[in-house]
Amino acid sequence: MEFDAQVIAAYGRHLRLRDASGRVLQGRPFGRKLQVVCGDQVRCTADPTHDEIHVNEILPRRSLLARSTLRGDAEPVVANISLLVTVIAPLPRPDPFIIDRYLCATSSAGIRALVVLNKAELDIAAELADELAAMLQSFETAGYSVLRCSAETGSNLEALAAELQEATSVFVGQSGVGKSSLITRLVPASAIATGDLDRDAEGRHTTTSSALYDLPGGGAVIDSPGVRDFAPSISSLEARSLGFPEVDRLAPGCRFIDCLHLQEPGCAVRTATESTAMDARRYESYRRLRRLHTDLKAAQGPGKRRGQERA
Ligand SMILES: Nc1nc2c(ncn2[C@@H]2O[C@H](COP(=O)(O)OP(=O)(O)O)[C@@H](O)[C@H]2O)c(=O)[nH]1
Ligand SMILES: [Mg+2]
Ligand SMILES: [Zn+2]
Repeated sequence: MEFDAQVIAAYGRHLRLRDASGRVLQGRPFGRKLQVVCGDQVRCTADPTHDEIHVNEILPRRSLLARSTLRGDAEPVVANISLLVTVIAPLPRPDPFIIDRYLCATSSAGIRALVVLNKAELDIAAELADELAAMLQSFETAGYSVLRCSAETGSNLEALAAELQEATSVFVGQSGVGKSSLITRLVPASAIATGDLDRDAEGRHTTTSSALYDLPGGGAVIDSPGVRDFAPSISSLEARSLGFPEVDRLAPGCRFIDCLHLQEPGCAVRTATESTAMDARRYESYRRLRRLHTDLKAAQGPGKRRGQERA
């Protein structure tokens, strides 16, 4: 018998599903091509001879966060989210270029973005504090909201909860920044227990899992494992601005309509780095992503396409 369910945890091909009545079931995708991720709505069948559910179909996604593999193929990360929360902390030291790439991935996917500095209570060296302040300023100049909070002291968590209200969010960021700690603070303990994302069906600890938790005031939040790097899938990037909102705003001032904002004369984006309209670090990030985008497209050349079919 067919029924629909929501994927509330995914660790590789092991899935935790929740049906319409709220029952939690174990399942796996049926068919190797089905790339099911946390947040997906799926159509399933219960196999009467096994106590496992087959996921046969992914229902249309309202949004998708997708990364690019080194070969330039798109790989889904989480589905049906409306907000991406990039969590950073003074330690481990943030890499702003990775944050920029996450932010770019949201632009054309119709996903709102928020940057959260956690562990804001830490007493840090003046040099690092200045570096962080400049980094946060670069995101704000681009137009993103920034929130400083602490899972440790609870400071500013009401503001974070207000941002998450009614949204389906995903928390991304390096391992150790405090994503799980923040979620533990926002979600009632009872909801965490039923999710228990850190262990798979056999009770093993997993590091490659994402899990969804319902928020008390409505909405849900997806905890994700820390990643060292992230590149948005080629198809999820806008060809012109690569998802940099300030590039979108400035590009109409460029002399050439097809300006890539690199060496072209009369480029309004490059010129803006001399004022406050375009942060110089963000511009460097744009140049790097432009190079990566070109490389990934080349990796998708006709010779390499065939290997892709096997997946
Ligand atoms: N000082 C401080 N430590 C924190 C804070 N939030 C989390 N931590 C610590 O940072 C470490 C990593 O936290 P965790 O939530 O597992 O990070 P995740 O890998 O991003 O999920 C743990 O030792 C937490 O206790 C915070 O606001 N302040
Ligand atoms: Mg965690
Ligand atoms: Zn330009």
